[in-house]
Amino acid sequence: MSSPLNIGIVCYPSIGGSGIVATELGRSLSRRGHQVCFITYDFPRRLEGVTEEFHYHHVDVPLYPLFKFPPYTLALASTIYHTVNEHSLDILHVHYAIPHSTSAFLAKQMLCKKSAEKLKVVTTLHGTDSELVGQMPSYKPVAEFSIESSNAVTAVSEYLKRVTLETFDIEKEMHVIHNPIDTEVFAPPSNDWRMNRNVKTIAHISNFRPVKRILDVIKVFDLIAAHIPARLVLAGEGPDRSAAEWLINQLGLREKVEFAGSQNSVSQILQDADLLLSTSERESFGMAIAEAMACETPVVSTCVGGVPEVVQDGVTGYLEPVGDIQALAQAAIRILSNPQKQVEMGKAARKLIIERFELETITDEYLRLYQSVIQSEEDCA
Ligand code: GMT
Repeated sequence: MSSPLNIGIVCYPSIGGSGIVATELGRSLSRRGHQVCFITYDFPRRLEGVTEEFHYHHVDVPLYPLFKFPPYTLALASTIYHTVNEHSLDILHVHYAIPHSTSAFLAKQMLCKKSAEKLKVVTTLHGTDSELVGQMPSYKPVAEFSIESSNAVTAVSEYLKRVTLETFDIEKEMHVIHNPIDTEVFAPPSNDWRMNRNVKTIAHISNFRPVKRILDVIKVFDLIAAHIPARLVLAGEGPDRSAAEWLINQLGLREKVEFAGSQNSVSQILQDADLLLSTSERESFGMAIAEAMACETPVVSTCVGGVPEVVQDGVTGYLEPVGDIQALAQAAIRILSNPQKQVEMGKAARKLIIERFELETITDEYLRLYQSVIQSEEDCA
């Protein structure tokens, strides 16, 4: 290994996709002997109970009666500034542009003026930061500026790179580094008894935001359950949960649906599932999809965003149009009523994940990028 680096990671500490990517990458870097400092407003959920060593820098956002809105961006910039001075970070990797890359830019300017330390910043775009929130007029100019001001920018899929370059005026080269999957944690169960049971288990994992179209999950499940004995496990929490519960009751599915709540680790749910169902109208990558595939669990998903870069239609699962309840249900029934197909698709799915998204391979890609950024000239303009 080349000499260990001091790496700062800024992320949302929640168990959403970008937080998962940031924490899994941080763990992998720490296992390789690099010093990793997480800078967040809360201890990252996926770091709870892990054995790797980290520094954790809490972003304290003091309230003051004059502030209607807590100025998190400023508090984060100051925390980055202090962390760089304390640990001499070689690189700061910010996950999710808004507002993280803006805080990083501010910290970089402060360090240029007030410290011997210099800061190199890598921004990773995860999807909603450039596609959705970043397009809002209140955020667009600053998001565009902050992304462009990073030393390097990555997108989690070719799709996301394309839409970001189409919708933002950015000249900086954008690297595509797909998301990492820990295929030791996300692996088929040692005693895979999924084929030996009569009731099929369908899993859905999301933050229940409107973009996930959770009601479509329930409507699709309703059609599946009319054909084959099946149960649905819904993991996650979010704004559309009440609507989901209402529809489940309306359709008389209460006995067949389990709400598993918000989980730090979803590997067991995925190992126990015969199929993962995703009905999103947007998805720049689809972490739950890739994690399911690593567990040899085939996927039926809407064909959106970066999902076709993860799911090979007809080989590792099926991709159908957004909102096409019939097509999604028929695809699921095709897999669940044919055990041989389910096994073949599951095995092909894990093979694909190992080939393209293995944690160690993706960590190497990020480290190569960090090294090239560290070696580049930094001016204080
Ligand atoms: O899916 C979400 O709403 C959460 C969001 C996030 O930033 O945590 O997920 C985005 O980033 C993930 C990690 O790169 C991707 O796997 C998800 O596809 C992406 N979500 C969307 O594009 C809607």
